[in-house]
Amino acid sequence: MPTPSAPVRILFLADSHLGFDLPFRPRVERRRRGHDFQSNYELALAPAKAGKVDLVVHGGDVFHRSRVPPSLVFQAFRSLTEIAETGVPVFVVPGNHERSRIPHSRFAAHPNLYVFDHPETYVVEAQGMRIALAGFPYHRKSVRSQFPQVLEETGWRHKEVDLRLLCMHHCVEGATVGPAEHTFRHAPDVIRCSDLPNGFTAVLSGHIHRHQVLSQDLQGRRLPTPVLYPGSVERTAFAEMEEEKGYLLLKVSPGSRGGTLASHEFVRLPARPMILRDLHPRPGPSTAWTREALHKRLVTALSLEPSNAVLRVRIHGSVPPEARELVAARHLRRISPPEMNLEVLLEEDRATRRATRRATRRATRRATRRVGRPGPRAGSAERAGKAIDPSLPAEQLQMVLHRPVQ
Ligand SMILES: [Mn+2]
Repeated sequence: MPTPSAPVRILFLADSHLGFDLPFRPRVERRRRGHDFQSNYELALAPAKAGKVDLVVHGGDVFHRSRVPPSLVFQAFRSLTEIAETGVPVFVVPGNHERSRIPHSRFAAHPNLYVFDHPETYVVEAQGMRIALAGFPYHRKSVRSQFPQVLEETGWRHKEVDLRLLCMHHCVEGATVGPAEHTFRHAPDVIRCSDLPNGFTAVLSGHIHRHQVLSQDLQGRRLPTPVLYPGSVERTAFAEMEEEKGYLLLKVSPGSRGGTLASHEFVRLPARPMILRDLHPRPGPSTAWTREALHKRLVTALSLEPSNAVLRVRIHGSVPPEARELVAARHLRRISPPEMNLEVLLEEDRATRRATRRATRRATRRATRRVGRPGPRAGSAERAGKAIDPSLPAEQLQMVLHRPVQ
């Protein structure tokens, strides 16, 4: 029998991005990073399957995109349903990658499985306590101005409980991402710290791929409730290459003002080494590669890295036509270890494409000004980096290596 004083144990994961690099009908056989995501998703759920927690929360972006094959959804929810079947309630927040709704949600039908497909507060019992989980799906338009209202729509005030958690998929002021430590502040898709409610044990949120716990606002004042991000289960972009990946195990106890967070433990998940290398032609008057020099430097660069690396090689300087075949997928496949994910980018080509795009944008802006209609603006999270929206632009995908799964 659980004693009423025992803390409630919560497993909190987010941003599993299932379906990342996992095409339904692959045109070429190669090692897919998607299997790493699937395996970490299952590893993260293991403590729940072993009966070691009282609740499970997935903070959103279960899937990498909104259109995924039913089999992938079936597989993902089979694990969650198995947990729900043991009597452990499971909560899922639809994220921005799911376009705020879980695809093929028929696979999520279980009385112990709760999907926040609209603002709602669910009350469950664990360790002899009543726990309210308020939540809402990713709010696509100006969550900054609308958060107070959306929070009210969950109906959290009308439930008498011992503990209260808010589940969501959003940036909160002060969250940081990327190698340049970008801090989210005032954008329309960033929730104000001053709007965070009193009376909650904690805010459990997905969306920020770097694990962090916020306890202060931008001025250093204590938040009414801590905001916890477990981060993504695997690295979705090179902006995350230095980050550890994992999930959170929380213990919460009743107390005044909605209970207290007694402890939080970050549990690391395996992530393959992610490495970025730059190759420059030898110093000298010419900035062009010779075929021989490029071949040698590529082979050497690959031999220096762990064979299971997710490696991006950026080649600077110009690559003449006779050396182009060296960076073709077929050739790269021959010179790299079979378990490596290799991507080669030609920086000069990318710079040219960027310049072309800029010119096109300028022309479009001029035309737009003439008709007097403002163009749509990207959200700040999207502008700030790949840590938030990891879908690679098409030109970065073109040279991804193709090889059989090991
Ligand atoms: Mn995400």
